[in-house]
Amino acid sequence: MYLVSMTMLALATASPSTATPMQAQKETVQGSGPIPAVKTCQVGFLPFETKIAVATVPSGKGVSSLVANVVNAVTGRPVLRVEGSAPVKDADSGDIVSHFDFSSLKTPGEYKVVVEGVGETFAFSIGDKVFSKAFRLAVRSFTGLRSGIDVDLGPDFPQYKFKAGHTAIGKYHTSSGKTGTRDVSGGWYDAGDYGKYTVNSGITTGTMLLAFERNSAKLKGIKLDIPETGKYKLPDFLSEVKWNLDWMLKMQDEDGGAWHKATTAQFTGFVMPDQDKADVLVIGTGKAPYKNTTATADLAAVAAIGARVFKSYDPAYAAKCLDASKKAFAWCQLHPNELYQNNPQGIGTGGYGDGNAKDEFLWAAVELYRTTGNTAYHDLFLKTAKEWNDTFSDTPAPGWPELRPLALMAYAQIKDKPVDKAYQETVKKGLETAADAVTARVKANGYLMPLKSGEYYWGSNGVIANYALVLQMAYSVHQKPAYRQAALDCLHHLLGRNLWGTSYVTHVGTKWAKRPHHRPSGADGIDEPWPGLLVGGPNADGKTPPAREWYDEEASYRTNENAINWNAPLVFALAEFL
Ligand code: 9MR
Ligand code: 9MR
Repeated sequence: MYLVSMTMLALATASPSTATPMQAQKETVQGSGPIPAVKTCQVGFLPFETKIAVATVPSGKGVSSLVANVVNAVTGRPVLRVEGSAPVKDADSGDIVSHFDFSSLKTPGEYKVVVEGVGETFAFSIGDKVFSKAFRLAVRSFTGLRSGIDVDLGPDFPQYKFKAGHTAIGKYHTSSGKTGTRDVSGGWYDAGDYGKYTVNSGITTGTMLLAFERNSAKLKGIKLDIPETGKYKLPDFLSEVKWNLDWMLKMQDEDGGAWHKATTAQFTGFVMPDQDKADVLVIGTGKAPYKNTTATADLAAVAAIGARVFKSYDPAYAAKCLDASKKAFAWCQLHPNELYQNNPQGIGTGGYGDGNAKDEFLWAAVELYRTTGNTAYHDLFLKTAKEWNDTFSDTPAPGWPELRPLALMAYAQIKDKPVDKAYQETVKKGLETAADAVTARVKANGYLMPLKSGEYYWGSNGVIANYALVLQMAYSVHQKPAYRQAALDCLHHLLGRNLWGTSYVTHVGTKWAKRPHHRPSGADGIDEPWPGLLVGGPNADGKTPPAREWYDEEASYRTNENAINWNAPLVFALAEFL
């Protein structure tokens, strides 16, 4: 009964008559096949944490009396019996849900939660190392997006490989202000498409470097089986990140400014990278100075973090990063408001247009201060930061056009350099207020996640992952255990405790997204997609209930593409809990 009515709802809300032009793609079936009635994280739980399974309660059932057994997944033997919470409606999905809290179970093992008369979860683990595999796959998804080098995800996924793509020398597009060729090879493809965008690379690479900086003791020894493994003095994780940072440095012109992107003129079809023979173009704003402030300030911030992170492993590279960062920052001071808002004529790849470069500048200033201790950067940070009158808005998740949260959190964490004490206190307090609000939303949500109803936009899963990052940074500053738990709940949501009972990360969990809008997955002739990709997730586009607007279909790029800026905060969140 219940399933039938949900199907009808699915058909109704997916009706093409309500589609906007951005939804012209074919989208037929919401979610990813049959929805299990009882959902939880398909990876597992750390022993100490709060463990909850969510049952979708059949409508009309006598619902006050639901009972679950947690059973040993191997023997089927019950180990714990728990009662469900009073069913409530989860507004964003429309589901009636009941929670089963089995936190008292701390013994490592494999379990399932069986709700009498309703259904059961997939098997999951309790243990200290539950996130290791998800972490490995999520990091190696970047390896699988490398441009300009043969890619092979062996030994664990040997069938996933391709020949080096986009190896021909790049060409200056007229919008770049130059003519001739430029080497812009390498780097990571942005997403399911083969473009490389400086702005989106910025937040992505910065997030990856920050993940390493915070967790270097754990990450430095992790072997990733990438081309550099065993060959260089760098930890594998940093070799992977350097692959893209090297590309970002190639996007910097002699005057210090960075071009916006290196892509073909239009998106290619679903072919493997080496089959896309169109020219890679260096694309700028189309008017002097041709480079733009958001791209350049992002480069300045990332290279400043890189200068710190690489210092003890490769001082020469760290110095190169610092030099690039300073030059980029100086360019931004000369050109504070050069905006890339629309693609130049003839260019149809991703826009990453942004009408405000202040937040990128703020991020660059604070990271350069953290790296150098130079008070000029500190003064510029303070002056710029104080142009906003609140410290954090109540939506503190960073995103590619919104770097202010990362900048402010960077400032909140400075301990080894002089700070404006009063302002740092204000920022810390703002972070606390924001993290309290996010934590409260996670607790109140039927599927224990942080989004507001208005935040189900393109890449909402990336927003969830970025909320986890915010909670973890807030935990470092305020040590409230509830922040850690809420960050874990964000992960559990992405890994299966959601309305679909589906992991949004390919090959992680038992039932995971199968049809990402990812060109190699679509073109390689293998049925299953490439591993470790976090798909964009629900994108309501005005429809209600908003959480239901997810389609596990290749055509649905607006809900089911992968992207490096969503995978990076996933890596960050997982790294903390390794
Ligand atoms: O495939 C493209 C995807 O990678 C982008 O994220 C998306 C939005 O910019 O655009 C996709 O390309 C579509 C294009 O915008 C419109 N025609 C259909 C294309 C999908 O095959
Ligand atoms: O993540 C981007 C999202 O915020 C935008 O709304 C959307 C449409 O412009 O584009 C998304 O980024 C895509 C980029 O333009 C091209 N590569 C794939 C990205 C993820 O879909």
